Amino acid sequence: MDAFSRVYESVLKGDPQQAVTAVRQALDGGADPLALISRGVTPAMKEAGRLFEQGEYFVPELLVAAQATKAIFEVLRPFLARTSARPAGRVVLGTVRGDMHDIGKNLVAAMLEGGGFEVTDLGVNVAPDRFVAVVRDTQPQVIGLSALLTTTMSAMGETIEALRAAGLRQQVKVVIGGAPVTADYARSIGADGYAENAAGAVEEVRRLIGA
Ligand code: B1M
Repeated sequence: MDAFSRVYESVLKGDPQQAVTAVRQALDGGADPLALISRGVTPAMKEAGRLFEQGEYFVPELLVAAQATKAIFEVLRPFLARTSARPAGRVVLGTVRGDMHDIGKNLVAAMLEGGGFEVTDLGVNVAPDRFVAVVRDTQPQVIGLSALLTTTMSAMGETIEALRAAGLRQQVKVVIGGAPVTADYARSIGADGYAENAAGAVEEVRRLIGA
């Protein structure tokens, strides 16, 4: 079994200890940290989602897979930091109201930090008013909204609307992403940017602030 398969298996089994060992061994063997995510972690989470849809996995299995993924990110975080250039900028990030999924958002946060951005991560289930308050208080150049559920995507538009109502829309760019989100959807709710994945989010933030 190669390094990517070992990482894949450990996430799918939801075994954080095995996941950390597999990742450390892979890094020692010279593996690219981003490839460990794209060829190990991401396909494993996709498969977990497929098994969930088919009724073979339930919420507990998804939770332990998520724990294994978090353990992997802890190991990879310093390596992700080394892979990017260092533009300056402040980004506030959060998973929108009603949505508890944070693995993708955490990956976006790690990649942005790696890109030299100062990231304020508001966590999950972040209400529009909370984004508004933090934008008002900390004046970031960009806010990033993540949603994984079709039912919570609408909270992205509500957050943009809340910024507009508070008179703050012109002073902050909004980037959105998450599995059900598309560029068309981003345009339809008046977001400034959209990214399909974490690396794309860093590029989009750079583009928007001209870094
Ligand atoms: Co949930 N879940 N889940 N889940 N879960 C999905 C999303 C689902 C597709 C599974 C399925 O049915 N196949 C489905 C949604 C269906 C839909 O909306 N149409 C679903 C469901 C239904 C649910 C519950 C309702 C289940 C239930 O309770 N009955 C429930 C909802 C809870 C809530 O949020 N209110 C629920 C709960 C959970 C867990 C808590 C058990 C767990 C989350 C744990 C955690 O995050 N800490 C979980 C998980 C793990 C998943 C799947 C299996 C994996 C998600 C993941 O982490 N992917 C997921 C199925 C799937 O996606 N295939 C599923 C890996 C991650 C790296 O990718 O998050 O897509 P992703 O992030 C990517 C990009 O999207 C992008 O970059 C990231 C890195 O490349 N990106 C951005 C993300 N945010 C971005 C922001 C950006 C830019 C890019 O700019 C700011």
